[in-house]
Order: sequence, then C-alpha cells, then structure tokens
Amino acid sequence: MKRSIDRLIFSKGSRNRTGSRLQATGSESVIASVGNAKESGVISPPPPLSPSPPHGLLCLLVILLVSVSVGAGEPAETASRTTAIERPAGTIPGPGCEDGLVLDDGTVEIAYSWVPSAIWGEYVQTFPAGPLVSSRLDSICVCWTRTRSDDSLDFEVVVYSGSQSHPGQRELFSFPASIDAVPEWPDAAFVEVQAPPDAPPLNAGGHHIGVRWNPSVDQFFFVCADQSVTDTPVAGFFRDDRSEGEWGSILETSDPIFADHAAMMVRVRAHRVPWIPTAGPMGLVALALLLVISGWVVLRHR
Ligand SMILES: [Ca+2]
Repeated sequence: MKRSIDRLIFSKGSRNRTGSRLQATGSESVIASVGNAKESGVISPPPPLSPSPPHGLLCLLVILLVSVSVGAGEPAETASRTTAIERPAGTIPGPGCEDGLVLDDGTVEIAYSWVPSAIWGEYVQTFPAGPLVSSRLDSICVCWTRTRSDDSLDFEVVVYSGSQSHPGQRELFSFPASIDAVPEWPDAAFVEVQAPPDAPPLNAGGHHIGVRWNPSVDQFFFVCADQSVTDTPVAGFFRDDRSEGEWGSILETSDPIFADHAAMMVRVRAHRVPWIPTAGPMGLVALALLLVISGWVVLRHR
C-alpha cells in the first residue's frame, strides 16, 4: 500500500530554501505556504468516506484550509522546517527502555521530522529533574519510523543541560548512533543506544535529551511521538541549521503539527552516582589558595 507521505510533493519553487513549499495531493489535508513562510506540513489520516462535494466547494475548502494554516503559522523570520505524519494510535513492538524513565503512553500517534532542505535538525525532550539528579546515562531509547525506501539511519544522541524550562545552547555531550531496518510508517520501532561509560554525569537543574541527524542525507525519517489532548504534555524543543542556535519550544510554538503533543518517544535509562562537585576554574583557584595558606600557617607554628 502506498503510504500517505509518498504523495507528498516537495517542490523547490525557487533557487533558495525559503522558496520551497510542501504540497499534498489526493485526500490528505494540505498545510502549505509559499514565499518566505514556513515549510511545515501535516499529512492527516484520510477523512471518512462521504459523498463527493461539488468541485467548486472542494476548491473553496482547500483555499480556506491553506489560509487558516498560514494565518496560524509563525512569522516568516522564525520559520521552521519541521514536518510530521499522523495516524490512529498503534503500539510499538519490541523493547524500549520500559524499566527506565518513560514519559509517553507507549502508543504512537504522530511522528516529527525535518524537511530535506535542513542540513541538521534536533529534537530534544525535557526530562524531570528529580529522577536524573546526580546520575549517569546508561542508554537512550528512541522510536523511529520512515516513509521512504531508505531504512538505515545515522544519527547522534544529544544531551543538553540547562534549566527545567529551557535547554542550554551548547550540548553537554553527544555520541553517534545508527539504526537499520527502520519500519515503514505506520509501523515504528525503538532502538536502544548505549551511552559511553565516560559520559559526563547529569548534575544540572534540567536535562534535555534527544537526537540530531542530517535530514538532507537521511531523508524522511521521523521521531515517534505520543499525542493526547488530556495528558499533561511533556516539554520538548527543536532547532535546525537555520535557527541560529535558538531553540523552538514544542509547547509554545504556533506550529500546528505540535498542537496535541503529549511526549516524544524518547526514553532513558540511568543510574545514580555519588554527587560529584564541579568546582570550575574559580573554585579550583580558591582551593589552591586555601591549601597554600593552610600550609603556611602550619609551617609558621612548627
Ligand atoms: Ca499515545
């Protein structure tokens, strides 16, 4: 069966990336924009069968839908190139860090990606501070799906420290990973990636953990997500090579693909470690001065 995303036509309307647009044909809804506006797109499940509306009415509906989505989108200067696919809920087979820190409900309803004009793109999920305070990452489990024939993906696991409300600009650490035989949408699968044993401990007030990959090389791979209008949503952030380092917030953006976001299907396993103080350069200087003064005092009283 031909998947819905295969009917997505990605046409570069002009010489540069900002001129690109997404189009969908057939029965899918269309969220598209032209010119300088965003390149986001959502392919929704086909609508229930109903008598065909008159051609003119269909055109009017499409025009209205496009107008609404453009109006609801972000300003052109903050345009993102996120994209997504949706489907009814389905359970993901296989192990996926079930004994770790799990923030999703185990069923995937949507998956997020980047359009292929992105050179790199990141999605990170915010993890609650408590369970990860003074711990070391053992592994991360990420659920992936795809919509094209290429089923082999190279990506990086990225870990950002920061506050509970926002990731820092610079990563705490990252490490390479890959997955073969990524299932085709609407199937999906977790891959568990072991963290390096020498990875820095997690000691910050907040940690944001996720993936980064090159969507222009590994095209149309998607990170699974849990979608719900009733659950308390878990914060997440995204950015790509055109974001100038600024994170976009999944919960605060007006991008419609994140409207019912509950959680990304990114899970972690970690273990507690003894608290390791991080003195920093000034702390080390102060410690050295204290030792020198102590030694001088001891020597004077001998
Ligand atoms: Ca779900």
